[in-house]
Amino acid sequence: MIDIPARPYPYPLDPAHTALVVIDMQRDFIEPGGFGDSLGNDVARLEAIVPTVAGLIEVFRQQGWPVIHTREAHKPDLSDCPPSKIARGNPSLHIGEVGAMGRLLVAGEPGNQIVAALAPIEGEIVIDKPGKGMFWATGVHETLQAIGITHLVFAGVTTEVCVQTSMREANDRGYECLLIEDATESYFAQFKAATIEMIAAQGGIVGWVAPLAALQGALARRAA
Ligand code: C5J
Repeated sequence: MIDIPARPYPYPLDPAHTALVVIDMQRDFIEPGGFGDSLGNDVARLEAIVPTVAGLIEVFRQQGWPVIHTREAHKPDLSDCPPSKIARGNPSLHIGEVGAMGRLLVAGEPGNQIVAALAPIEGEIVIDKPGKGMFWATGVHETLQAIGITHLVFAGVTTEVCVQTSMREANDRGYECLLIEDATESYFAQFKAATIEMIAAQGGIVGWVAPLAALQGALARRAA
């Protein structure tokens, strides 16, 4: 085990059984003209963490540890998108309607792709998820079990929606979860802060939180 300085206490990272999960770093949430923008959000807040997420992915690639990318994506016929989800948010455009980067949140459209700076490389797992949580209707639990993963390190957007939902789903399934706090972001600063607090509260009721530097420092000390 590698102890990562974290809250509420050091995170015991198991190097043989840890994967990184990068949640929904898609153009639809991060670039102007996408789904997040259509809801009236300031997407620049999310774009700002791209270099930190890239640094985190690089750590995992250098270690040879698995990297999993998720995309919030619906089938072109929207058969996997409940009407209640389409109706939500009072947006200027709804899921499935055509925006500046193609149909919003629809698989295969330009806006549904992961931003170029974080593009998956060969061998990395890409999960299309119709819900906010990564385990709903994706089969990812079976994929993770097949490769022996017990520990998940989380990054991505948005902190209080798809990241937190996925962490809670993972916690319920027995994974030991660490959120890299400067590699996640929300359209709302107060929601990010509150989510980080509620994850680590009560002795880490959902998991641990730490900055990227804490992970990098622990790995550097191990290598020295
Ligand atoms: C949202 C997400 N916010 N990836 N999706 O609708 O958090």
